[in-house]
Amino acid sequence: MIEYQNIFTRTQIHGPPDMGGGAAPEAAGVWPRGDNAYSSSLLGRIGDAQIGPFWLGGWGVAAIATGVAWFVIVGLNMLASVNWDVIEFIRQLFWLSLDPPAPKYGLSFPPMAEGGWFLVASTFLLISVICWWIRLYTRAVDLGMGTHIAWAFASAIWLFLVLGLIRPLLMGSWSEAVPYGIFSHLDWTAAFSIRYGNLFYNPFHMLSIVFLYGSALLFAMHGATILAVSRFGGEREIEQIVDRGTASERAALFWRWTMGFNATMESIHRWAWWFAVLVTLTGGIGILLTGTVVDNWYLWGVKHGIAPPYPDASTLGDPGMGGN
Ligand code: 07D
Repeated sequence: MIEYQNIFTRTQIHGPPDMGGGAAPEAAGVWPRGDNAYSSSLLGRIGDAQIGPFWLGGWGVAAIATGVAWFVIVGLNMLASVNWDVIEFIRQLFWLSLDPPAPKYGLSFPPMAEGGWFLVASTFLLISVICWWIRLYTRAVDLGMGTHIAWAFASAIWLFLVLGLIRPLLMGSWSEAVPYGIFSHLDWTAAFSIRYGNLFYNPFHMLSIVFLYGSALLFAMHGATILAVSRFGGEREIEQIVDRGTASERAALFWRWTMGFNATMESIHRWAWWFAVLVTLTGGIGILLTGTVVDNWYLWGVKHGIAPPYPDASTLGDPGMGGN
């Protein structure tokens, strides 16, 4: 007997493009709503085979234009830093960086080559991210959807704002901002942790990691559960929410059997939304407190009994002299 199994396979639907309904199907973008949609078998392997129709309005144009401005300013500054040598640009790309101004400039505007370009690029990036947020919000409203996606993105923007704008303002220096470069931003992250006494002892960094790892775990559990009951129609989640069928019953019973408790077809998505949102919400709080309220997270941990103090070095013997 041939049975529907989907561990390795997935179903692709190819038909006339679905142009979508929604509350305002005729809402005009920069270009009129077109029929530029087609199918891609390759993309259908990881998602819906249909590509398009796209919708580009004023906020999208503004977001892309300012995003491109940020990207090009960063790229040209990197190119300038290798004397406009394209080969060196490619060779050293991971090490190149557009850095924030030096601490001596505080919150003033430095010469262009000493951080001025960084501030100009940052302004464009800020405008771009905000315009993209408005695009998410207005597209959702026009389709009669909730605005959950925009608010989740707002949580990421919160961390982005803390790192690049709010904390530098509170610290009184643009030099606190994160540089634009592959390795430079990683170095910044490591240096930040060391400067403030090891970020692992920052309880909000701990929380952020809990939600980050928790998000991955929840997503894996949810994705696996739905695939496991898709032979009973489990991926038609909305139907299973309003009329619990055999897929839902089995999925729920599986988790009650194995861990004693189950989410529901609806609540699992609230779990997922909150876990994802809390990654950057708690993370932003942790970064905001660092250097402003707490100067050394290790000493903070010792004070609050979550980290052991180092032994007094003067009481230790010299290992080179046979002591302990
Ligand atoms: C960064 C912000 C939102 C982004 C937006 C997008 C563009 C344009 C580009 C188109 C991701 C803006 C748009 C840029 C796009 C183009 C081309 C979201 C961001 C709106 N840590 N750590 C976290 C772990 C350590 C450190 C979070 C683990 C060390 C610092 C997360 C470990 C040190 C900061 C996390 C670990 C250290 C963090 C990030 C393990 C030194 C932060 C969450 C196992 C390396 C950030 C409170 C996120 C934070 C952060 C995980 C170790 C430093 C939970 C698992 C001890 C300085 N760390 N970390 O979603 O929030 O970021 O901290 O070792 O600032 Mg950490």
